[in-house]
Amino acid sequence: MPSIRPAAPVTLDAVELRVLHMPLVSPFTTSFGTETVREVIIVTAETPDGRGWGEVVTQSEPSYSSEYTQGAWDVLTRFLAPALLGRRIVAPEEVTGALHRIVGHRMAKAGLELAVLDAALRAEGRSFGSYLGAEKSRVPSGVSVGIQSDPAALVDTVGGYLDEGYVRIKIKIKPGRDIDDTAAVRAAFGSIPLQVDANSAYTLQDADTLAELDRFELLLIEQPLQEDDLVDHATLAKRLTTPVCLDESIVSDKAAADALALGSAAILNIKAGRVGGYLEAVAIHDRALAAGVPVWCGGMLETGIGRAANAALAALPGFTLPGDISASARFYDRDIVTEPAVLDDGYVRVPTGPGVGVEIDTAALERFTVRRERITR
Ligand code: OSB
Ligand code: MG
Repeated sequence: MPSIRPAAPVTLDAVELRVLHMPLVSPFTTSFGTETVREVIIVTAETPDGRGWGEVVTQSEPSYSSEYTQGAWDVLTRFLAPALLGRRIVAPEEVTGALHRIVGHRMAKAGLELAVLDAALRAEGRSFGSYLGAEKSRVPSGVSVGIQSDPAALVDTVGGYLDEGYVRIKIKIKPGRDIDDTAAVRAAFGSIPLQVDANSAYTLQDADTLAELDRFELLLIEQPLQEDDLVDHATLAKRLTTPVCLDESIVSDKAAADALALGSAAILNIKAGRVGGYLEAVAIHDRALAAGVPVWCGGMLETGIGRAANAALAALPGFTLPGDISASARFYDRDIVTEPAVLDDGYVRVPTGPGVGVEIDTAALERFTVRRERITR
């Protein structure tokens, strides 16, 4: 496993935090709710050599995760940013270690880490992809499709994404909207690469229903049970031929190690925010690659900043399944970067410019900002 060559430390003068409200092109519905506006925190790390950008992927409500935007804002402004600024000189690889005294709040820590990493790599003229160990220049693009009004509407929506060129479809399911929705997509489009995501909506009591999905030969079923149900996931996995993939449960490299040891998952969804940063994400990737476990890069409706960083992560060799790395236009009419991710023949390009490799569209950033605070030393 090639290990990461550390970035040069940066002098951290200030951290600016913003809450953005970005309208979605269409409502996004999962088993836990519907979003029409993406509420997200953008982090700027200010150094004498320039700025770096990060993104905190919390949502407005604590339903996918216990983290949520106002909670992240509180912990960032009162604890995390001051702790980091207190160090003055910060090596990107030491950011999460420096914040270890604060328990949890992984998405908040991940956003700070990315901003510092981006600042350090921009100063060196090194790309995030080359830093992480990317081995591809583009990554296959899958799309996550929310629950629609009925199976016919789902078929319409999925058809549109297939026409655009997405190479893998993931549909959200929940009790009562599982078998018929999946059957409709299979009937309409045959043996396309297809997977389902339950976002923790089931219990082990639903094993018979979930086993009915086996006949659709899905790539995987994502997070059928609760975040802390590692043992129940292992029990369920034995009942299904569909491979079980974990998302919410994989909150750290340690959790990944436990899940693999218990047989709770055959495939892992890796999201840098959920696990506390891109470096922890690489550790999980390395572990899975060594164990022969396939991984793919999940998404959290990222802006152009996180989307560029995700493309770089997904270019590592263990990411053998298409990720939820769609074009920016799948979620946004206007992104906050000057060159939003586009779909090209079913692929998204891995940026090669310094840092995450995208430039901020300042006018768009200002337009979507609803709250702002600059924290200095
Ligand atoms: O479970 O993967 C998930 C979005 C928000 C929260 C959780 C999830 C998702 C998605 C969207 O499925 C993935 C994307 O950004 O394209
Ligand atoms: Mg998921």
